[in-house]
Amino acid sequence: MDRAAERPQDGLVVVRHGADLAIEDPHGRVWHCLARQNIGHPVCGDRVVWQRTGPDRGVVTAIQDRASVLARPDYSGRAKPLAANLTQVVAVLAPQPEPSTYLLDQYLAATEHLGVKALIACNKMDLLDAAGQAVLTERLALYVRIGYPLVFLSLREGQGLRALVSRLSGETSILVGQSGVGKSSLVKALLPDLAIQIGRLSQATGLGRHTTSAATCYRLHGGGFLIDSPGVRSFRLTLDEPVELVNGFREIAPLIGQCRFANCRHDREPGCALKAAIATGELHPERLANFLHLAAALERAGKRY
Ligand SMILES: Nc1nc2c(ncn2[C@@H]2O[C@H](COP(=O)(O)OP(=O)(O)O)[C@@H](O)[C@H]2O)c(=O)[nH]1
Ligand SMILES: [Mg+2]
Ligand SMILES: [Zn+2]
Repeated sequence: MDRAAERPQDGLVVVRHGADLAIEDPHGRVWHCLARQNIGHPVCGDRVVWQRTGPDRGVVTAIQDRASVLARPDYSGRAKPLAANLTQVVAVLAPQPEPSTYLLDQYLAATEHLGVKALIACNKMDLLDAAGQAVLTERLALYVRIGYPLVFLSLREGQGLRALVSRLSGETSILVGQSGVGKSSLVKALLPDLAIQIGRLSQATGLGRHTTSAATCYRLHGGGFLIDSPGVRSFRLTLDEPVELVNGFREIAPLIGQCRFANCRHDREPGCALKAAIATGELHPERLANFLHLAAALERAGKRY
């Protein structure tokens, strides 16, 4: 092999299975790589430096700094990276199953903690008549007021997909949400060539059927990437520390510490900054209720905010 081919080059980890990596080069070609022992563990979405070692084969020599890491605790409770360089979490909801703002607020708080953008996508709008759509739109308007973009979709009627595709462009996104809201349907709509992309990966790497269960970084036609796997879609974004919770509610964070009493429960105490914000309409009562609910859960775990 000529020496030029062995020069270090940039690559993207498309999928990892055990020690096996599928690396996409800047030309879109996929290489089966292993990582050098001392560099840590590359995960899906990692930008790496690699070099060829043979036809279709290579070795990863460095992992570039990660802008964000999606991690889940392993059996011993240690955070185990699942995907890197995510830039956006898409929280999918629908009229059916009944939307839960408690769940949505947890997704949003965890997304703030990850330090990436959040987008709310409300699917299955075809299930509602005009009046029902107006009610749901009004219910979700509070999220728009605090700065979260919101798109309405009907995959069944092919509506709203363009707006979503443009929001995904230039980002590396994951879809999360309750079972039944249409995440699988959305992946199919966004990746009409899903089977082809998987086939291309398994052919290039010999990773075979594993590629469907492991977190995989798919290229979207409108630009950007979608990191997906059944595990990613059902990912439980959790908050472990009170400070994560406070910073997870963007309109509440600046108010914490502003109450008259340092130990304010934000309930009936005089001079409560949160209650004052509710009175002026800056804070929605449902958001405060969800925040206090999550704070109580942390407190039960022995963590006072
Ligand atoms: N009415 C309606 N049903 C939809 C729409 N999108 C998906 N569904 C249906 O909702 C159900 C759950 O969808 P699925 O993609 O499996 O949801 P997931 O559990 O979030 O992956 C399926 O029966 C879909 O056909 C939509 O826009 N409108
Ligand atoms: Mg599904
Ligand atoms: Zn207070």
